[in-house]
Amino acid sequence: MSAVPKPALPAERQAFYAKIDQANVTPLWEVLHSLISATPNTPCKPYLWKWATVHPWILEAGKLITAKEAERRVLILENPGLRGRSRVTHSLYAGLQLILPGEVAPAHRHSQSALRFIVHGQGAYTAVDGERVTMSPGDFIITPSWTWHDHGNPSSEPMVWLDGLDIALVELLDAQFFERPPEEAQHTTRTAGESFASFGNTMLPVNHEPRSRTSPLFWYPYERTRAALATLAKSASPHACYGHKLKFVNPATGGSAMPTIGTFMQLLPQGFRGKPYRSTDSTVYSVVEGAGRMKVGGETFAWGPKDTFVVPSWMPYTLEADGEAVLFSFSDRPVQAVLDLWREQEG
Ligand code: 1HN
Repeated sequence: MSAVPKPALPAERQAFYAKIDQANVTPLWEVLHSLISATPNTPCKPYLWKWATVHPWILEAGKLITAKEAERRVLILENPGLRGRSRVTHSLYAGLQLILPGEVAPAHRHSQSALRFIVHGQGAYTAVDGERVTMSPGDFIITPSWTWHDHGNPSSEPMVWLDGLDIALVELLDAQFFERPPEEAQHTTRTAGESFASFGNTMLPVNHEPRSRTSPLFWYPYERTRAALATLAKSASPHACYGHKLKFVNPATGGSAMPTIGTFMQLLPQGFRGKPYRSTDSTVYSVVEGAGRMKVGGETFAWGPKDTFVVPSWMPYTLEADGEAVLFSFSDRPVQAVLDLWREQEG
């Protein structure tokens, strides 16, 4: 006699499901193939936020609320496939933050790591654990997990930067903490430029012991990044898919600059027509210089300076540039890589 049961009738199955459901038990076979899909099944959609569209809204937000009242005056870039969830990709958050002349965004700290990528304006500062850095377009700045940070704008122009945070990752792990300083807190302002002097010149203090996985260098000025790319563009041949692409690293460990967010800058030569590429890390791009296109899933997104666009996990896409173009990007690649999950495919 066979031990294989005869298939139950749909009604029997439904009655069984209803019975076990009372005790929070449910059959795997009804969900197996949506749980374990053959390839990434992301809700993330490709999208482009044009600077010309969002810039007036950012300035309008500046008339509606102060940075002090808002704590952080930010317009969140929500992925169209993830509306209402404050996410630009399934794992990451992005927003455009405005700070007007004379404003201060007060200090706080949280478990989430943040990056700032400077898009517009010049002369505001961010302070990380009391050390100030003055921000310029194209600069990449890190606020490591659980470090005090505040921003201020002593300049005479509005400043806008792109924030990237690992909010959804930290939420998934239920590991979030947030704190404001006690009233009596002293501002321990370290000398501006101390971290850069210690870690920004391919040298390290001789007795340096890494205290965290995040780079002790928290300011990567565009001037340096741009000069490196310019030299590479003259001397090396571009990668067929992504041109000349560098990743930001932690100089003390050689690992990614941030443990949860990978950050990159790439130069596409004039007239570049990239071959298709895909990877499992949904990626957010911020255009620094130049204009071009990102083609994905039969759609074309035409980008220019200060635009932001997002490419979902595992969708093949191509990058094209008219003149020379420079793109900053970020994704959860270091998390995937350390878990042996990251994949890429060229062509
Ligand atoms: C935050 O602390 C900043 O410090 C920006 O500038 C955006 C979004 C969510 C939670 C905290 C900042 C943020 C944030």
